[in-house]
Amino acid sequence: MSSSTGLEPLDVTRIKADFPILGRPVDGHDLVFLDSAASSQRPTAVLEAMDRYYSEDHANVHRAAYALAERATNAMESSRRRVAAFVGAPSADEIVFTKNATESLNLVARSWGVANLRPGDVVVLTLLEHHANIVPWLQLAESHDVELRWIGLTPDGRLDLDDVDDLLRGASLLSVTGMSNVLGTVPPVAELAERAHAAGALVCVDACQSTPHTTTRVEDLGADFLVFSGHKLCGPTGVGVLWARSELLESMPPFLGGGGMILDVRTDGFTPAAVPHKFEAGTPPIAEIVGLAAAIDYLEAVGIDRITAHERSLTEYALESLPDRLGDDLTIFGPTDTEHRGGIVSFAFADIHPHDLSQVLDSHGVCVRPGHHCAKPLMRFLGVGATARASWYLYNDTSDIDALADALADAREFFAV
Ligand code: 7TS
Repeated sequence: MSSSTGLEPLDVTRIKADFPILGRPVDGHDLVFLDSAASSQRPTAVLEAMDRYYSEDHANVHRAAYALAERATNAMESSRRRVAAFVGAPSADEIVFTKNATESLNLVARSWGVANLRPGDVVVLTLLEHHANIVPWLQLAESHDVELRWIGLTPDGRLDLDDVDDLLRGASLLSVTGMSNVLGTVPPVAELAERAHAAGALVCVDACQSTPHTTTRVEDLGADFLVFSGHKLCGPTGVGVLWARSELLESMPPFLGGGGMILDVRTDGFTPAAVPHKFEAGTPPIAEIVGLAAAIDYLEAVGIDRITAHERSLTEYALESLPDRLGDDLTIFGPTDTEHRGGIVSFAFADIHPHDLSQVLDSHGVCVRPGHHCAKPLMRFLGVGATARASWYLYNDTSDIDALADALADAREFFAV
């Protein structure tokens, strides 16, 4: 595949070899992994970093006076600096480790939201959001009478920006995805953030689907909060990130209480630790945090811009070749150009239920995800209960999309009898 970006194209054969699981056949077929939007795979470098940590450096972190525990603490804190640099955060103290993006969003809602929002205050969301960026706000709407407003969509699944300023008027927060996990739509986050700030609202970016695939700079996005999960960017499960501007973190009350998040505890009260520790109650996922830094090292060594360009050319290839090959039986949801979308393609095919479809594809070794993708308001907008969704990453190439097309053609025959 040639690159029109001036960036050196990825050597996908070499990259695939970095991911042990991709070399394991499924029922005699090569594994065609097209479900990275749900969770990516991990390169050997990440597995080895975690193994090395457990084999050589593990002890519980903080408050320890022996060298091993100091090494563990240093490993965790150097990972925090690594994550801060990865998203362009001015200080590592602005990085809070959580268990996933869902917990990070709940932290924003339960800590910042409960402390700052009063009955009638407004949070603006979009119809593209994952339930993780909806339900915590619905819970606040129930418990604190917060009003939710929704930015709607154009028929091709982009945000309808026409009445955004009206929706933002008087709002306290805009919480918006960096990329739809269903349609791949990439909203104009920086523009939205500018408009939100002009209206006096803060901006939370759910970067779960965007950070793994595009360069993330919190300042360029205009974010006040940013969340993502480790497992979607070649890192381990069990670790997520919340970044927030330090003055916000300073002013927010702790979310979970327990060890590690206090300076002092008395019978009549407690004094929280400094940020970010006041948000990290209990033993943190230390090995996972170490693995996350190794994943970031791996992705940056490949080059995030090269990954973005590679995925864009794969998306172009899919948007052209799949309809060519499969004709009118295929309906692809979402924007039709790669300017407004990333490497996620949701589709309906030949009236076959997405669950049935994905089972037949699985018998060809092709992994796609069927269902509502935890985005039921978006499904209602699309007028469907479920879609089948294929998503790619740096270790996919056009042969994987061809394998998807072959398997879909077979599924059509299978269900036609
Ligand atoms: N936000 C977005 C945009 C997501 O795509 C997901 C997970 C989350 C938040 C929650 O991430 P978690 O790590 O806390 O679970 N999305 C998906 C998906 O599309 N299929 O499985 C998980």
